[in-house]
Amino acid sequence: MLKLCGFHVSNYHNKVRLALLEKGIPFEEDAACRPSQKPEYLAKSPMGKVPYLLVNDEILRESHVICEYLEDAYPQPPLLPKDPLERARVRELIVFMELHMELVVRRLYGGLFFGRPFSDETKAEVEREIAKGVRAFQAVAKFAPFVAGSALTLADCAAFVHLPIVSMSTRLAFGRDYLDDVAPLKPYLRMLGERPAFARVNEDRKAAQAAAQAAAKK
Ligand SMILES: N[C@@H](CCC(=O)N[C@@H](CS)C(=O)NCC(=O)O)C(=O)O
Repeated sequence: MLKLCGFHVSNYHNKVRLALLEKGIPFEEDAACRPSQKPEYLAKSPMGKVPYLLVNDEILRESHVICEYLEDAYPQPPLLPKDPLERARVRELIVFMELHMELVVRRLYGGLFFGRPFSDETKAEVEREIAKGVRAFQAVAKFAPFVAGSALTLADCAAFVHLPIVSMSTRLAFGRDYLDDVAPLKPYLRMLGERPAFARVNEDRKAAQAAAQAAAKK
């Protein structure tokens, strides 16, 4: 049995969980697993990050790699199109969202959420880079009704976890949601949120966030 290790507030953990649930793959979960630089943790996850996936005696890291493994090992129902160019388009969308959007605004998280202020220079760089990321995303996103076209794909799993945090971060840092210009986005995210797998991941994320906030107040 596969075992996914991470926690329910992690975007990357939740993206893999969405793929597992949408594919109907049986799995166990260790949702109490936290990033760490301790040697015993690094032995399992050499970057010290979550998530990782236990596959028998093997361990896979990196959420996108894990999702691609799931697609290869459990092809039905598919979360990637058959056509090579369409598959590439899904991956292109994922790179735009993860590398050029989420990872860009991530540079602000310390200041926005953890009381470790960022410099004006960082803020200006993020503002420049996120505009490029949003432009790239808009050039490719279809919303027809899914982000890559008529079928649910791994790009939807990525969009659901990454785009709301891009909205929140740009609103907090720059006073404007940089995704407001992407008109179909909010109805699209609402539509995804009605799918049982996405609703479950969202509910679990909210519960984990509430529990973390309550613990921090103690
Ligand atoms: N590229 C990694 C990113 C995973 C990641 O950054 N996870 C965060 C939690 S959301 C983490 O472990 N952060 C701790 C750290 O970077 O040391 C993936 O796709 O799995």
